[in-house]
Amino acid sequence: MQFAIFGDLHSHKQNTVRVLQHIQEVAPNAALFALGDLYECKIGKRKAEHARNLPLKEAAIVKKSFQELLTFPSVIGNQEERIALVTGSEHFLHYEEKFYIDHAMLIHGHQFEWDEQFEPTFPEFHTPLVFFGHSHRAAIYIDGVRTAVSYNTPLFVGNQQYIINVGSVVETLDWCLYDSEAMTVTFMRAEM
Ligand SMILES: [Mn+2]
Repeated sequence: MQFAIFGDLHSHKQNTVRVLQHIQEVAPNAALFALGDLYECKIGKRKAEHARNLPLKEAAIVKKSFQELLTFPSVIGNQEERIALVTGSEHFLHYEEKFYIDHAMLIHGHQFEWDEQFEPTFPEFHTPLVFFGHSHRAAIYIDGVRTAVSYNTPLFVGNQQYIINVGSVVETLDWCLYDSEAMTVTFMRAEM
């Protein structure tokens, strides 16, 4: 089965449209999954410590034309959590924390430890593959070591553990094609 995995949309409609079009061209039968941070919260971390019961319009970039694009399941991101916190709206908490698909776990990644260079330390995972986002930096981690990403070239993952940051839609129009029969992962990038 084919999966198209992408995250960190941050309410960017145009880039989301481009990525969805690219997926349609390259892998029209792929199942779509998002990794959270669908929306952009307009309230910064510090202000969010005290801000409560804000109107949604003030707290987040939420446009109907963008929301109509969101026809795929997504795990929760820190943006959704913060929007829920500052608005008090439960709506943004209805996303699951993790999804499990063939041999893989999907998670936003803000749950990991992140250092000052914005590099993650991973907990122990129980699936061969993990797909995450959060830092907006596409990367492959093998035995905890970050290795270079090449685009458009299927990477055979076999049964080895690969921890994969798919990058972001908002900045670089990234997505990943995962084929769970061939056991390949292909980093993709739509054109601006
Ligand atoms: Mn994030």
